[in-house]
This record gives sequence, structure tokens and C-alpha cells, in this order.
Amino acid sequence: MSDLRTPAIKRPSRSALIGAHHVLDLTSTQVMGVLNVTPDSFSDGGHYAESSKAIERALEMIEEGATIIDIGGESTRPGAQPVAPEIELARVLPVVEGIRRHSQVFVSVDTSEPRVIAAVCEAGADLINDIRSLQRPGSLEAVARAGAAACVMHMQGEPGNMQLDPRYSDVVSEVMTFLDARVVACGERGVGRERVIVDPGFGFGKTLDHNLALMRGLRRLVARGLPVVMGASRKSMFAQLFERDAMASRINGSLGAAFWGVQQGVSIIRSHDVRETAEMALLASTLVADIHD
Ligand code: 8Y7
Repeated sequence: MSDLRTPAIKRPSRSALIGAHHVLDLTSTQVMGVLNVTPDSFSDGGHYAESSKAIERALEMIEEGATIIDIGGESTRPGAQPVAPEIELARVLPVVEGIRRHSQVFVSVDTSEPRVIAAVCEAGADLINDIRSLQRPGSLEAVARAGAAACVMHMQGEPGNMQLDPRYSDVVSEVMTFLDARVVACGERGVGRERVIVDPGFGFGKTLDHNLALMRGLRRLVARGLPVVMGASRKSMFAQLFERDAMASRINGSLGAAFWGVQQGVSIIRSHDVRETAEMALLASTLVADIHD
């Protein structure tokens, strides 16, 4: 290994995240692999064949460099319909259990539902990644009871309406104000700062210009001191920016964004393309060893 390869970055934010069952090292940028268990990806979920395909994909992503697996059983795409908690649980629970039979990876579950939170943490999940930022009644309490970590994310509106007409006067400040308030709410309900990470929510009630402003403003968000998650992978902002909607173009944009994110001090990159992102993150962190000195 080259002496010049120094992936440990000095950042203003904490260097570890405490989950329900494991502690995640954040001294270098980590890749969170996306695992969708929704009907548009792995049939209707809850069936052995679908779960085992999802578990296989999780193990493959770990092999490719993911240290967090983010399991989602509710589609959160623009215009998506809500899913009943029982269905969501039937999709994700067998996958959490299956991953736990093989690996001590940090397991994250995308959910807003208190019952789902309690059950998946019991089964071995470490982190609750809630696009609704734990604002549903009972969800913060469920995270606190489980001793889980929480990712709080900014969204304007709901998945069903968020892209209709998003508006801000200063998107970076408004996102930071919202996230600050959610961190305070977490603390008040017993989810301390050592368990919280924040995410500006690329594409969640944002135009291309809003997304680009947030990308430029990442350093300001990082400077607040909590680990920052960047989830730009394959998002439509890249199709808009390049005026070309091809998967290859979306991936190119995502990798460039990941490189930028690491340079700006982001701690976790959420990605569908784990190997590519992990290599990009290693290069970026090798070139920029100290952030904000
Ligand atoms: C994000 C996310 C999605 C994101 C975090 C997609 C669940 C849409 N995006 N969670 N989830 N951040 N924390 O395109 O940006 O993957 S779903």
C-alpha cells in the first residue's frame, strides 16, 4: 500500500457513530449501500426468494466496500404511495435477520413507523434512517428505547407532493435550521448527539438549483459538527443537469458528487454503486487529508 494513501481525514465532526448494536468508525468516509426491498425492485417482499436475493445483494455490497447497508421497504420516490406498516415490516425484517446471520455490518433501515423501528432494532438494526426526520408520533421514542442511531433528513413536503413546486428563500440556511431543530428534538427525547447524523435530503422537495446550492453549501453543514450523510446517488438532478436521462450519466454525476462530498467533509455517502463510490471516496480522501484546518 502506498505511503501516500492516507484515508483518515481530520474533520470537525465526531469520528464514530453509536448504533443499537455496533459502533461505526467515521475516521474515514464510509459508503452506505442502498438496498431496496420494494415491489419495483425485489417483487412484493416478505417472500423467501425475494428476501434471499436482497440478502445476497447486501453481502455483495459489503464485499464491494459498504460498511453500512440501508434497507428500505417503503418507496420514497416522488409521487410514491404510502405503504402499510405490516407490509413494510414483512419486507424488511427477514432481510435484517438474514444479514445478521452473516455479518456484523452496520445495518440501517429507512422507516418512519414506530412499530417497524422497534422490530428491526430488536432484530439487529443499528440505525434508523427516516426521510421524515422522526416527526411521526412515537418514532423518536422508539429510536431512544432501542438505543439506535438516527439519521435526520430534510424534506420539504411529502414524497407524494414534494417535487410539485419547492420554494426556499435561502435553501442552505433553511435546511440547516430544520436539521438543528431536529437534533434538539432528538436530544430532548433521549437520542443524544453521539447517535445522530444529518442529511440535507438531495431531491426531497428541491429543484436542480436547490440541490446545487446545497452541494455548494455542504462545507457549512459539515462545520456544524455532526456527521453529514450525502444521498445523491443516481438522482434525477444529474439527468436535469446533463440534459440526458441515461443511467450512465446519473452514475457519472453521482461519482463526481461523491468526490466533492468527501472533499467537503461528508462522513457517509449513500450509494447504489458501492465499489465505484468506495474507490472514488478513497481517492478523494487521499488527496485531501485535512479538512477545515
Ligand atoms: C435518501 C434517503 C432516499 C437520501 C437519506 C433515492 C431513503 C431515494 N434518498 N435517505 N433515502 N438520504 N438519508 O433515490 O438522500 O434513493 S430514497
